[in-house]
Amino acid sequence: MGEKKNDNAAPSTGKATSVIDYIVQRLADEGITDCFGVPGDYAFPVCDAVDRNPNIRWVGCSNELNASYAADGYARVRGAAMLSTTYAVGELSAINGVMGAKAERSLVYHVVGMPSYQNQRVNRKLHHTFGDGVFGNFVNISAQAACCHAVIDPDNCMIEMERVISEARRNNQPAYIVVPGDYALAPVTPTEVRPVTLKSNEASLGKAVAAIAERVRGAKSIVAFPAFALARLRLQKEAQQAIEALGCPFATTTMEKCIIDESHPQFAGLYAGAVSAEKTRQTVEDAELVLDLGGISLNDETTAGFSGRLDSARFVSIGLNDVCIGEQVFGNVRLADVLAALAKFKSPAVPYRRTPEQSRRVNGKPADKITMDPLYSRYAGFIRPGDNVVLESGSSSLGLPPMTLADDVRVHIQMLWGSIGWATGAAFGIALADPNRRTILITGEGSHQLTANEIGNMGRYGANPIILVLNNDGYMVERALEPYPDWSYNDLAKWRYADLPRALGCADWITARVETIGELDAAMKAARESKSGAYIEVIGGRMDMPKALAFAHTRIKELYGSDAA
Ligand SMILES: Cc1ncc(C[n+]2csc(CCOP(=O)(O)OP(=O)(O)O)c2C)c(N)n1
Ligand SMILES: [Mg+2]
Repeated sequence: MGEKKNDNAAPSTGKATSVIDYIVQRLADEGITDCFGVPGDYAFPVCDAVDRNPNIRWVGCSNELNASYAADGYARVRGAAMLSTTYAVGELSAINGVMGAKAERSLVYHVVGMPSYQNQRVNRKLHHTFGDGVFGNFVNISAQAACCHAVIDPDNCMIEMERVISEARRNNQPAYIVVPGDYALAPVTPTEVRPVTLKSNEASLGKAVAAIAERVRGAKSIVAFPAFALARLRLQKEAQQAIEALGCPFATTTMEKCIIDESHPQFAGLYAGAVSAEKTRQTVEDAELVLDLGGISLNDETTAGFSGRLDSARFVSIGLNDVCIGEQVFGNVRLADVLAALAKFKSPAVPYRRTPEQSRRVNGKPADKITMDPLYSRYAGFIRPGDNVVLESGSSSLGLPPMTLADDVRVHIQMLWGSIGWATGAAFGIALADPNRRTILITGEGSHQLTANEIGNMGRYGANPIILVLNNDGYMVERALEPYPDWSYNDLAKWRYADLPRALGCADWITARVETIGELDAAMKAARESKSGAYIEVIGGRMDMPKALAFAHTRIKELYGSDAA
């Protein structure tokens, strides 16, 4: 789909002799077929190597922040992504997005081209620097956004690539790879290397599994939390098998929405502290043992301002590389191996069976203005098996999650890092990563303003998302989180959102601006039927908020640590 590669370029597979050809091919070997980025002169060797590599295509983005979000989204679907930016000005613009990928365990390889070694050696005053002849000013900053980094030269290239790849995979977090332009074009020094396979230490694994078994046997009630990292590592099936073997209920936080089908008989519901359904709250908070599969994040957002009662002493935490039970730590055990062992457990207890309970659907009448209850009910009904749903931070990320969604739906949300604008960029990466699923972006208009220019590239590369933009005249979530909603800083420029696709080059997209339920229904139907992208601007009330947001308004102290928010 979309733009073609330059067919005249020499393929590099199998004979990657230059440093940069080697780097690009090594990342292609990780299953990456797209490189998101913005070119720049110091990065030309990287861009050229991508363009001439037959296994990976260049995907141009409107700016580096968008590119980093797109790469994050792509990595969430494919397991890993490549991001290419230029020295200083490019990489620094990408940092927020790469930091977010680090926070939420998304494996982005951030490859940056830097000034040549020749120029570095003689301290040249170059563009994209402070003019001080110093070239290490930004490496440390970009490295902070990654779990590991390497400054590449021809001699270390092959060894460093294996090191950063294995470290990045071990943590499922970004790696930063920076290469001076002349070194990039130099021949790589052949070195004997072997890709590292991440295996458990057998003895440690045995002890960890025995310790878990003992806790499981001794517990009268267990609840499992399949964590978001499972989706990043694509271990959802394995987690489900473990949960089925244990026969216990499982709950999810919003970060794991739909990680296992919500129709599963052992699904106990969405846990969000005091705003959980009462039965879900009891199942979770009264359980004697909480089995954390992959490292859940019980932060202020997932617990509705720490309104839950979850005692950490009851946790058995199975991380990516270790198992923690109270003070006991079993290192060097892999999540996949522990899940495989759990899947062989035989629970003596009668398996938990939830009494099915559908979330309440509110219909509204066709002539009614659009309000939040019927809006999210409609979204929930609209989302089908096979959809990729990308949810932006803001009122949307509180409105949709309480609704039960269809099976085989993947929900993507950046709840911990919570950088607005993420969802629009990520939707681009997700749509390219997974063209067989329809990508549905649900965003507020304020967030969308940060990254809306990426729509142009969605059209350019043939993505066909359905974009639902709630226009409620400003930053409503912020209005709700303050005693005084009308501060001028929560107002926005009044864009004509539905005109954006046309202005940005997506002339064949379906667009609509809807104010009533009837108009919304008609627009959603047309969007679903269209082969091209679709963009719907939904006009909402200025202070019409989902219930969870109204609740948050009562917890300002817990959220911000003082009464005066
Ligand atoms: C990069 C970044 N800047 C600022 C914020 C603070 N912030 C959080 S939500 C929000 C407003 C979201 O408004 P909108 O997208 O219109 O959604 P609404 O709540 O109005 O539906 C802002 C400014 C943030 N989270 N991230
Ligand atoms: Mg808004």
